[in-house]
Amino acid sequence: MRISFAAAEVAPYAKVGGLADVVGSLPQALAALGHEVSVYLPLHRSIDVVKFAIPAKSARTHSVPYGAAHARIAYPEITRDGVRFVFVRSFRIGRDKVYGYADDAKRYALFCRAVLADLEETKPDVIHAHDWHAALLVQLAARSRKLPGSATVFTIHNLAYQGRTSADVLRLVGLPRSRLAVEGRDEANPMARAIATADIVSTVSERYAEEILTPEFGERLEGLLRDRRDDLWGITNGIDTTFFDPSRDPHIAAHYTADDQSGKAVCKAALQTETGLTVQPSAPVFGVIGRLVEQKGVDLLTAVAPWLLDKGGQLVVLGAGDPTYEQRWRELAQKMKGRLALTLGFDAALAQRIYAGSDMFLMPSRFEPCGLGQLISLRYGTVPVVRAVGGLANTVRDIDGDARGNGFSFTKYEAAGFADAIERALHRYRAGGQPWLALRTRAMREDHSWKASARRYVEMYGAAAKARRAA
Ligand code: NHF
Repeated sequence: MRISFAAAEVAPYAKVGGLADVVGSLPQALAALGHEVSVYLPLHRSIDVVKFAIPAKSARTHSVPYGAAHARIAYPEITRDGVRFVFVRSFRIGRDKVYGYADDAKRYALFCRAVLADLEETKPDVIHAHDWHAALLVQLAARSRKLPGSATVFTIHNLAYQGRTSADVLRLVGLPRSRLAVEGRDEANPMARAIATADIVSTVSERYAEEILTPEFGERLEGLLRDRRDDLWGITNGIDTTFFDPSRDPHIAAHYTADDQSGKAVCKAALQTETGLTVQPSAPVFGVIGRLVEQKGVDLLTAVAPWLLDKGGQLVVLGAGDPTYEQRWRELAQKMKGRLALTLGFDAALAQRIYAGSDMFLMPSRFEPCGLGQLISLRYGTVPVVRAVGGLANTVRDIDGDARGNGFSFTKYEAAGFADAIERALHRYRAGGQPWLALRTRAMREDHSWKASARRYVEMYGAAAKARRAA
């Protein structure tokens, strides 16, 4: 099949969150199965065109209608690992950062219109748009007379961000103003429009696909999603297991494998040294990597941290987010020197050293479409302690309820439940010996590569093509 992806962020070119990891690694897995994949992303100004050898000139340009004017778009591209990456270039789209500007809605609407112009020439079998930034492409493609044979797939990575904006944006890219029931007067909701019009809608875990049909997780789109229930797929993300590999990771102090885990202790001591923790081999080190926001359970983490440190645990936290929480964590780190190491911001290499050097990994999310941190920590033999929600529920099995378990989990969104899961993890960690080693080994041996999920995507594309033919 010929498949074209569109997304705002794609690793390694531009990355803010997990979306970039997925769109940066699933295409290669599809290409390995024999499919022809291209990936469209905006040429953000932060993308290092020299490092990635992105040509300054592009073979093709399009003049795209944009409101009363026309926008000139160029499409420089490179091929890597059998996948074509097409960088959509326009001064109206590219900014230093991926998101965070007053005109994000317009920039991404133009991005969608620009991708459409190129796809109308290449006519792929499947157009696969990700999250709200690429959502209007779905409706544009569905209405294009030049693309009758292209099936559309829309993947929700996070339903909380829908791109709601003024309906003016629709006129800019030539879409009708006719409203969906969930849209307010003069409002456009790109994500809702994609959900309503895609041949197939998917999300990034089986559990999240069920959760979003309920008011608790549906972000007010649960009704619309229930209408599309028969066309809604949940496919759990994989990770790039070549990149995330403790036997060859260039950023960590020592390499190790499931068969010989001795290097992990070296990584732990190096992490303690690097982050200013007391170097103590027996102290349980807990890693936290992610945005310090409510979605990720930062309130539970904040509530439980002093207790955890009191119990002799050490905490390494890497992330940025809500300024109020950042401040509280700064204060706590001041008070708890040697026991709590805080890095506000993001540093991919440090993240890998935390995955490798920690004993356990905390993810008490309020909701979690899939979650990648728990998959990476499993791969590095770092035992996850998570809330059983969304993709975390699909990928972490509590060892206290399942002899073949790979971690610890709790259900109710409460500090007490989280503390109980940590307490059980601490207990097993301190008992140590063969059972703990066996738990870690099992975690490391699990296969969270894209292999299985990529096949499910291919199945889903088949369903989308069938739906399109029927339509
Ligand atoms: O894994 C990539 C990621 C998910 O749970 C994550 C999220 C955003 O919130 O699919 O997207």
